[in-house]
Amino acid sequence: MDLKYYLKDIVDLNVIDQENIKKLEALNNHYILEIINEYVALCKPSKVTVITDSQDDINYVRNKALELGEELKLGIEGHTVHFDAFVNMSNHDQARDKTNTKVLISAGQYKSPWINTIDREEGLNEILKIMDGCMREHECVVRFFCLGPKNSKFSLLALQLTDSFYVCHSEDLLYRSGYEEFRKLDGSKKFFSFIHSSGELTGKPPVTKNLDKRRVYIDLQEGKVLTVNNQYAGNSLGLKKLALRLAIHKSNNEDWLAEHDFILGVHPKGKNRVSYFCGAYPSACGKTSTAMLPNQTIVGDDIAYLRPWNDGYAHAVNIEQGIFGIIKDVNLNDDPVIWDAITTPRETIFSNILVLNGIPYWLGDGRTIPEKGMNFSTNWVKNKKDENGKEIPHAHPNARYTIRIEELSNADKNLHNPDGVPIEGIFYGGRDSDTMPPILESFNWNHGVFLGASIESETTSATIGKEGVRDASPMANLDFIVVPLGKYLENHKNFGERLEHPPKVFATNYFLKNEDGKYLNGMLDKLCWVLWAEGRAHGDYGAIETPIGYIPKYEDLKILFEENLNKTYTKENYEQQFSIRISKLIAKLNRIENMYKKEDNVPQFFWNISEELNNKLNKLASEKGIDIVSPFQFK
Ligand code: SPV
Ligand code: MN
Repeated sequence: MDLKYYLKDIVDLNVIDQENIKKLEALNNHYILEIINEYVALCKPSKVTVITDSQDDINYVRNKALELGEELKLGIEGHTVHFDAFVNMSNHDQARDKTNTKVLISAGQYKSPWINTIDREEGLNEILKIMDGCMREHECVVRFFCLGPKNSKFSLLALQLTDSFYVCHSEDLLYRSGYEEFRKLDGSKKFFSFIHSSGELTGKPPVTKNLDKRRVYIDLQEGKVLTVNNQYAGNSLGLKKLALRLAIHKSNNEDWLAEHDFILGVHPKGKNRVSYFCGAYPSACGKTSTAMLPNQTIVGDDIAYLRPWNDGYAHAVNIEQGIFGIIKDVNLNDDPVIWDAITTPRETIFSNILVLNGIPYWLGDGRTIPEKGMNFSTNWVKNKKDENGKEIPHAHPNARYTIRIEELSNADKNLHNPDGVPIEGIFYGGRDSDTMPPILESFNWNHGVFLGASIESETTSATIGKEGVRDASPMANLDFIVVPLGKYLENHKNFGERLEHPPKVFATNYFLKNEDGKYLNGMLDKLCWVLWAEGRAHGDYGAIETPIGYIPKYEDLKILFEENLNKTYTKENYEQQFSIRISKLIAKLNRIENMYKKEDNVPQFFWNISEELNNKLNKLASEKGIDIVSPFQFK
């Protein structure tokens, strides 16, 4: 059949020209055309533009974002700023909207107690009604991307329709273009699809008007996400957290993992080797700054796919090629690599920062805060309050920067390697002010899975809602786990057990505080924890066995701090940070057990480990007769 047949509705609507039809026909895949036809007919844009991998097409996107005002130029070459909608400090589009993000489920399907779900029919009826005409007077862009390196066993393909050129431009920085990869599909249906619309826009710069009608609905059955009335990347960009949810669903029935992980190349001084580590931390808990540690190399900072490889290791790829990083607290002292990257000329999108005279400012940038400027609340002046009398900061705490990794001086040479990189260790961390030590090595793989499964973290501004509330987040992935949690853990267990060289697993905690609420660690101390873990993976360091896992020896840390940070690490520092807080740890185990009791089919190994840890902690308490045991008390 003539392929054009599949586009008949939009050809009739007269919104696509011959040149663009040709680009679609060249893909030789009627599934793609059917989706485009269906959603263009529904969303009713005034024009459809197909973007291939060509530089001309990609430049078109970049220029359009400026022309439409979705991005504004800043002083430094290549720098632009984008703003997301803001009504007041608790009603805005500056973060992920968990309330209106829902998984569509049919009768009898798994209904997660942790993320929102909605009956499939009901959800589709609702969102399709909202999407009817949502792109009116907008141009709809059709994009093709590759999640992961090209020509790679890891990678998945993604079709994106959007009426936001900011979304498109961000995706050009963050993802690999995949028009040519789609051509290789040979007519197959093996791709995810994402349909996004900012919906009706208001103001200058133009932002989403109807935030009350913001919806992000995930259709696992079709491998498709519909998202409308938003611009913030975590809600709008198909390839970010929307694709992660679909990938977790897919991998759950196969033999690989889709994780909320950075991938870091660790280069210990004087050792002439590189070891790759993954790490999963909840949003805004130091993931990007760990991936960008000085003198190390970055493969990725947010999402990784891991597969068992024929060398006996797990290999991982970054499914992205850019960083959508939190800019708060990025300053010359604490994050020198990021600071350099975002203050020099290169294609960079800032979002929700303050602009004055073409210069971007953000929270914790180490500079004097201007008295006024333009920010996410449009014109900002010092002490500005929202309609509820709440102070509006000069930049949003979840303000971000978007850049390409390959332009950075610390980009790892394997960023685009289709075979990924072998993973020697995995870090799991959370924002925990009073319980876990800065670094802890698991007894074995299964205990490592347990450590990942029991991450707890205090909520941050990366999601809409109250901050500072302690929440569990298995593998820092809970917001995205659309499959039964028990099965997800079982898959992790099986994944490691199949490997000849399973990664060593470490729990990290950069956020431990003293009684006065002061952080016990400097921002760059994480470098020493990472280097210690790397050394452990190579047998360079001994360790101390505690009831909850292995901790470093004081002498090793002292040298690591001296050699890498030029810092004196005292015995007092060590004792404060690495003491075993028995009752706090037991309380944590209880909280975690209570959480998992809400799930069916949690694997037995999980309960066994929890019980074992509980017993060991109780034994320690009765042996020592104290609640906080110094690391010097263990042999
Ligand atoms: C996160 O919140 O984990 C992010 C940013 O990486 S978002 O795109 O909102 O997911
Ligand atoms: Mn993330």
